Amino acid sequence: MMSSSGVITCKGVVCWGAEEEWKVEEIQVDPPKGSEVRMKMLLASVCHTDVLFSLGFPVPLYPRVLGHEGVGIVEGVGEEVKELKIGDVVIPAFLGECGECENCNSEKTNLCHRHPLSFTGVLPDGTSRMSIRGQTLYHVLSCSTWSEYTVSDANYVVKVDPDVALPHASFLSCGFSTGFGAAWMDSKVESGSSVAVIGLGAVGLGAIEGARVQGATTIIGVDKNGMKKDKGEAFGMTHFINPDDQQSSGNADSKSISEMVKNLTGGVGVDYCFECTGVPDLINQALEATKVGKGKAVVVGEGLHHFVQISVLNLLMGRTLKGTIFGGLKSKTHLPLLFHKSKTKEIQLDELLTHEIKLEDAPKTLEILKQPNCVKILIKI
Ligand code: CXF
Ligand code: ZN
Repeated sequence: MMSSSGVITCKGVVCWGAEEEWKVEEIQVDPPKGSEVRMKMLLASVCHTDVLFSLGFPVPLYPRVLGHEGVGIVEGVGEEVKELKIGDVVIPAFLGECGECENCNSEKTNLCHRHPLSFTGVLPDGTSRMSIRGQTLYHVLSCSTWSEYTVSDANYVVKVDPDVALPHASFLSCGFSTGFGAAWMDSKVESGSSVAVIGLGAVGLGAIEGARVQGATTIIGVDKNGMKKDKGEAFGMTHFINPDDQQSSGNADSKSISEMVKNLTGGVGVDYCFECTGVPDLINQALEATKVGKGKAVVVGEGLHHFVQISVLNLLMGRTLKGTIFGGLKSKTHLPLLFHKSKTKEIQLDELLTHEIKLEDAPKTLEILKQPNCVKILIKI
């Protein structure tokens, strides 16, 4: 690895196509332009959306450097950058926050108009800072974290309190925060309410934690993997449903997820249901699992299928369906609050970590994700 104020040659995880194996390659990372920072990544982690990006979600862009969770240290700053300096510990987030636009001034959303979520695979100026053997590499969202170095626009980069454990900072950069924020910030789950969470990966476990800190008294977790029962309980789940326990029993009366949720709630369903799997049909199940007249289903997970048929009757019956990106968290305002909660152990993130690998082993991620005990893979860079 050669470092200078110019181009850096370093290792990064490159995806060449939907059918291709991920490869650790020597790549070139350009210096930051005016409003950008270049970061030396310290740790990264795996979010399920990385698999979707590698498969071409939502548009196929190859070759690209994967990863959108991670924590690094600022190595270089463009001449327009004022709030960050070399040596700062930071998260290269995928939502910016100008603090001035209509949405930044609204408590209802985190989707900044000036620094939006971007699926273009390039930085805001329309170009990439990464290349391989002279060929442009696309970024993932506004970053690409599975690399020894990366460049982001400073408007997307969030300073991390140096007392926060680095693995926690990495986990807070997407999946867990997405679920936690969905319950805590986006829905502001009411104390004493009932909640169901479908899919107990890091996003779902975050939603359980968010519901717990908000004071929900019934928190039902749903997952086909029985090993998730203990995990869910560690975050505050009060009841567990494994749909396969009934559905695979061959029982002619086998029940749908919404029916099973209703069975646990006196037949009425829950106040909130967070769908964290991205499986299209489960959005209807989430809606139907909520209370008639006032239940709210929240789409938190995403999958490769963007179009879903929704039961109009379920909506006519007074239920609400909404979606959220990053749990409604404003990156610069709310991530520091989560850092504080992790420091005071109001939220606990240690339970998430199940696997640690080196950057060189990132191509093994797909195999590791299949292991039933896998929740979070930490990548040491
Ligand atoms: C994603 C959801 C789809 C848009 C980009 C961010 N969140 C989690 O990985
Ligand atoms: Zn993610």
